[in-house]
Amino acid sequence: MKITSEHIHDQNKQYQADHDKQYNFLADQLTAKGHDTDQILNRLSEFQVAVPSWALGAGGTRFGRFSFYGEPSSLEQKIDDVGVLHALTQTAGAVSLHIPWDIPSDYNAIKEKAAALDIKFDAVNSNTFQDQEGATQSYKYGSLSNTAQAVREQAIQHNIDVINIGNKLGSKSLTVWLADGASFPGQHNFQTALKHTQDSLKTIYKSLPDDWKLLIEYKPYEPNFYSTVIQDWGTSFMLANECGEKAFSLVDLGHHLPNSNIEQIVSTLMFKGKLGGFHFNDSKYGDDDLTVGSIKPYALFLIFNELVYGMAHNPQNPELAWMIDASHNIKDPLEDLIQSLEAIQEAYAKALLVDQQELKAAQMDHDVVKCQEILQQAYRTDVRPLLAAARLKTGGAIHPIESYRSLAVRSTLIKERGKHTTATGL
Ligand SMILES: [Mn+2]
Repeated sequence: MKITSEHIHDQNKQYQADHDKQYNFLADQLTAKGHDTDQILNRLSEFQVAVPSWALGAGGTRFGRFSFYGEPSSLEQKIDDVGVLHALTQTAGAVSLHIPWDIPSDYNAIKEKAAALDIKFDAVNSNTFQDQEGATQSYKYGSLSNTAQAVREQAIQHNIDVINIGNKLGSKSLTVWLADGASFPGQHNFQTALKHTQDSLKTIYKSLPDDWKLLIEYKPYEPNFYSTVIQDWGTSFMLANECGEKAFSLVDLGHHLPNSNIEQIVSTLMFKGKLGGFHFNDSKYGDDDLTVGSIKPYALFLIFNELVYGMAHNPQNPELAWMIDASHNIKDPLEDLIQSLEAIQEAYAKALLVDQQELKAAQMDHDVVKCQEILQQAYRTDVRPLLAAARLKTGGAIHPIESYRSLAVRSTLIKERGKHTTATGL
């Protein structure tokens, strides 16, 4: 299914008058406080988030998986689904592919399809956490860290293959997330596992084109439950430094132990010019991969506050690769992604409203109460009319979820694809 500008125009008619009223009210308030609303709208329009190819179908748990029907069963259909998201939200202008799930059979056709929908290819992801059909070596006991050289070599070669596939599509970064670790004390020699991982990453790095980035993701536990080789931002940062100037850390919001101060991690990495990418999701307990902003929206705002500060003050840090990394077990994946995209834009818009100069002055005065007031003043502003206005500017929907439903996207997809299609992925 393709959503046309006529579809959206028709949908928006019913909401336009209300939207204008709400937007004008908010814009007047913001202008009175000295904000440049046009500039905020531009920043929101420019902020594009990559949709992960693996989140377009229903996810699963260790205990079961329930299809949402009409799921995309080919890369072409996945791109179509991102096209639906982008047409409605105007903020999903990129897709992040996972190899080997998404190897194109016809590169030119895929590139043309994506270009027609205004979608770029963001970071490509390698997969050494599952054994692939026909592979000679198994990743059961690790990949880049494995004690067996043949396994490490196979995993290194896979990452190089992924770079080559991404290169043909116009991607500019490789994300490496390793499941490598130990489930029991004594299983690993920590130093040997880390050394092997470091050497393997350095070998992969040698195959990285000059204008590419290597994004190194970390995670404290799962699927291994005693130790993970790249367990935290410090390990990722150290490995990125060992690799070189094109290697960076990638922060996945779900990859921290409970109550970690993620905004401080973000800030530290940007200060050192080493934050390369971001995976959005939300969680209550662990790597729950829930809808962005559904559990801890204030924490997301605080993270964005550091990102906005870093983007303005840390020229040493590159432009970030923004991606969603979530899993949808009981919601329509496309509706869930629309909610996530909206939550990201909301947190970003609120962070843009933080008066950084006033905050700095309050910090210098040690006026702790005022510091909190400044942050919460921004956080409590209902920025949704700004988001809608930013979408409207480029032809998006005033109310993406409502329009998705009244355009009957899911039932059309089921008609087109059948009920029992399954997306490749997690
Ligand atoms: Mn991730």
